[in-house]
Amino acid sequence: MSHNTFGKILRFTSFGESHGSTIGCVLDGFPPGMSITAEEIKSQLVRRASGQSRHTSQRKEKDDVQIVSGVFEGVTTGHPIALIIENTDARSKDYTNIAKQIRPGHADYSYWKKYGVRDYRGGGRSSARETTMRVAAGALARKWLFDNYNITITAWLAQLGDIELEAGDLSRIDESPFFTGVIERVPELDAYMDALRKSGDSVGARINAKAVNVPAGLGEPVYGKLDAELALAMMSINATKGVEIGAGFDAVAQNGTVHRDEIIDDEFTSNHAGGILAGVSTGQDVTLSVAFKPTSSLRIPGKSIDIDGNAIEVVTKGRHDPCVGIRATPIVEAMMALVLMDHIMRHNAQTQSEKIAK
Ligand code: EPS
Repeated sequence: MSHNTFGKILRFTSFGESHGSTIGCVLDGFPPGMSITAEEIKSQLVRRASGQSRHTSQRKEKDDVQIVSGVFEGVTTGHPIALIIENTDARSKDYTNIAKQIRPGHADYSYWKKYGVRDYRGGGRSSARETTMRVAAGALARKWLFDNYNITITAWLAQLGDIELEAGDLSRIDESPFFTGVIERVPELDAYMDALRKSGDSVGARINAKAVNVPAGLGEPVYGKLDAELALAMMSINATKGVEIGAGFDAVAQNGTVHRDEIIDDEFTSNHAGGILAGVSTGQDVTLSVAFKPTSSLRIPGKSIDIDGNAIEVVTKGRHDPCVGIRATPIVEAMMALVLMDHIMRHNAQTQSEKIAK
């Protein structure tokens, strides 16, 4: 089995490979009546795109999204919204040398074991190229959440390698390629990434995120808890190795008197729960944190095997991000938006919050 769909009422399906002709998605269940343009979707896509700074892969895709269905005269119709983007800057010859080689730390190994066939060009379906469509669909979900519930979602770089960063001024995260609100530290991050790129090595990152104005009551105990589905969504992003909700693993060393978020006059005095208690939102900000591993495609030789089991040293050429985690920031936001919107629709369906007119 493969599994390229998520969501219960708002269902997202993506298709396409990194070096195929086209990538795309179908977003089914989206409510009718919301205005949306390709330009609005693109304004989110450019935030994720490679080739925007010297710190990312230099593959330059235009990411000109086409709305193929589900939108008529600029308004969603309630029918499946299909979006496609043509791949125009794939350079498959970069992969000829490693067509039979397994990159250590890469999907190459596990996909080969599972499927026994491989699209080695740019990692095929395992490529971060697929996440483009999540951001495209997320652009619609973000707009709907804001228009209907005033919900905003922001993610930011909280750690790059061993450099920890405070949140800073989150209104400024789009001013640098780092998605940081601490603009004065951008030169330090530039220097770090320049040295890393020269060394040929890669590094991990931590992305924090929060959703503001999330209503209380979202989440479906016990197997559809909001935190469980957010964690699933985050773990589905390429290179994710860990997800924390609220205090996350810090909760291990906290006492109950510290961790519990006391309530005074119907106001929480802290938010260690990350806005979710027992899998259901509390009305506080929903907060989470995601750990991304270092990129596995490296030009520094690494010991491995080829698909026939022979010992080899792999060297990956091509255009790779020394830190994939940085560019994951808009993907985290998009996945959060899609999960929250699905949960609002599910909550409204079960509780009949918006009853059909007689
Ligand atoms: C990627 C490898 C690179 C990146 C790509 C993700 O692809 P290629 O080797 O074909 O240049 O450029 O990122 C994108 C194209 C994108 O849009 O994010 C990988 O192995 O995940």
